[in-house]
Amino acid sequence: MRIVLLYPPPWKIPAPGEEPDCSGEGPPSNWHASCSFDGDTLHIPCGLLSLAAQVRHAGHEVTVLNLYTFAWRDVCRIIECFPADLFGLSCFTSNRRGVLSTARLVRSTYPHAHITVGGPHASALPREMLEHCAAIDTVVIKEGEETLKDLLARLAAGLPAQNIPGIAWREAEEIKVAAPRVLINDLDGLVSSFLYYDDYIALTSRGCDCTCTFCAAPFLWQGKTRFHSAGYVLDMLEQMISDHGHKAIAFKDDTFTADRERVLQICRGIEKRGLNVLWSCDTRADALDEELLSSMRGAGCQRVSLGVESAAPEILRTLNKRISPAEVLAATAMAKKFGFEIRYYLIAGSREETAETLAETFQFIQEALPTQYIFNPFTFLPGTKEYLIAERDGRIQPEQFFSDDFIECTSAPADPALQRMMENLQANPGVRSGWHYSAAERRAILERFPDVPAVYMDLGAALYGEGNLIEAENMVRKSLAMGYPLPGLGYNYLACIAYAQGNLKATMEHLIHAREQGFHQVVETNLQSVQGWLKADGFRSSRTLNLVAGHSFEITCRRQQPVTPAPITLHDPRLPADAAPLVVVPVDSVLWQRQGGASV
Ligand code: B12
Repeated sequence: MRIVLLYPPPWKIPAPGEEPDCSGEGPPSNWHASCSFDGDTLHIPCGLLSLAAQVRHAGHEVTVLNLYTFAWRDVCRIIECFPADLFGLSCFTSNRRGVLSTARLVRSTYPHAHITVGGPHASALPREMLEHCAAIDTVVIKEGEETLKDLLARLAAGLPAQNIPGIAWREAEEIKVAAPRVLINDLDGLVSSFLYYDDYIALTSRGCDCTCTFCAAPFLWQGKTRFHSAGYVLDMLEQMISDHGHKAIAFKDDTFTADRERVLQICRGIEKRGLNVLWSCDTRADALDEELLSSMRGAGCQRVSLGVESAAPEILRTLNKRISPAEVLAATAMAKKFGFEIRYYLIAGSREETAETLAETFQFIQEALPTQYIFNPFTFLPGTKEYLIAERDGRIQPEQFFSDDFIECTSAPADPALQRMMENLQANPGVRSGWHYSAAERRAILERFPDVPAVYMDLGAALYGEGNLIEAENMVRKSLAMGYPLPGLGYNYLACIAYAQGNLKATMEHLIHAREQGFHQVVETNLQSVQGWLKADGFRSSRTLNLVAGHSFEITCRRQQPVTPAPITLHDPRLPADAAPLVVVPVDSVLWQRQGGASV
């Protein structure tokens, strides 16, 4: 069968210069053209890539399109060029409105195609999705691989798409929900999406054993974690590195270290297979210990991110986090012994938050000193315990997710002091820098890891920060000679060092060399600064050139379909496949202004 899997835009995005749609399907009322989408929302759902890989492997003809930032005018043209028997749309809370518009568009273009919708938002509100959108035929609830395969088999046999475990459907104007789908027992039985698709995010497990009230994972994955085996993960890593050229990878499992033995096996495997890659992972403060951290650092782990949420015990109780601030402090201190970047994920404004509890969290950051932290405003996500509590208390209704144009559903605090604090945080969203290692601390860490190139780069960076240019250069060169996976960042340091030493020729040579190693934001920024400086006659004027140095674990979002939205080449379906393309639909450049905003 011909299948098109789509990540629809969040709403009908107007093309540059076009008036926004005013029928209720356009941008949110508080949206303005200078806003842009952050790198996290525009990444295609990893599950959609998994679905695509499974059905492609089963012999179907599959196209996956990430339309998240495309102007609506272009979405219409693209849909016209991709006829299919089944369209599958992935629905998060953030793009729920665009999903409905896209389903209607597909229905009007292909009256006989089957339209199915899945994903975290649709899984929580399947009846409502069908009630509000006659264009949708079925909703796939929760894990989708097996359900989609059954659905395709049913459609191929010309049978009605009804009563398949894991779906909701419409039958004679009535909405029905079938029995739940049993979760896949052996995740290793799934074809890795990296066989067909390139991505920098890797998931090595599904679900979480915890029951945090703000998270939809307990609902989506039934409160338990299933893991891919270490061997499967290592093969997956090899595919990412060898087939797709990745040198920095983000493991985004809910709790990557939930099974410590498996992580130790993965780390040993990385070393044994000689996989030269930097990586990060997300986990909990109570799922770390020294042996584990030491292995992870030796195997290329550069950053550990912890779900901290709050430092106020009463808020942690409300959220059912089951981690104390003391445990976070201990985990942070432990991770610092091995030189990790330590990032905290924090929530501001959850139920029962007060100006005092939020101040307590601010104070805690000053004590615990993570290297980075991010505050997200509390949001109600359908499927979470918080959502159920708010619905029970009459503070929220499912209908709002269809009638209101918010991107994420937040609640304004009654206390003006808390409101002000929240506004200040929101005025400056994203990753915040915190504590830095000194050169002396980095030197002590190097003694533990004399064979790890990244540890030399860390020391070089600290020395550079402290103005010790000669030693900094030695360490950066040593790291490069040992095979540091992101040499462009090393050459960028050399450029900064050369400039600080007054050697402009070497500065330029290093920057050009840095650019040849692949795209890095710091290198691009520096090259632009040099150009601006030269234009302003920097040699003769007293203007100083400001160069930025840094090698903080960074993933560079490449602009490529379907991982991130990128230009799509359209072919006339009536002409042979090798005929010249009809047109290439670019991505509206305005919407890419802040594409570097990914926090992975
Ligand atoms: C990895 C991850 C990320 C990664 C990658 C996200 C991505 N695009 O896949 C990054 C870091 C980029 C990310 C970002 C964010 N995330 Co996130 N993330 C996760 C996490 C931990 C795992 C998701 C995952 O890949 N699971 C495994 C795959 C297999 O599952 P899946 O993608 O859901 O797909 C399966 C089914 O949903 C279904 N399915 C999905 N689409 C479709 C389509 C069709 C046609 C069919 C048939 C089936 C189907 O089948 C798939 C295969 O089984 C989950 C928590 C969790 N444990 O689920 C949160 C989660 C998905 N994230 C969430 C949120 C809120 C966010 C953010 C808004 C961050 C924030 N500020 O809080 C951003 C933006 C997300 C967005 N697009 O709007 C929520 C989403 C809830 C919602 N209702 O929208 C979750 C559930 C966590 C939570 N807080 O409850 N996230």
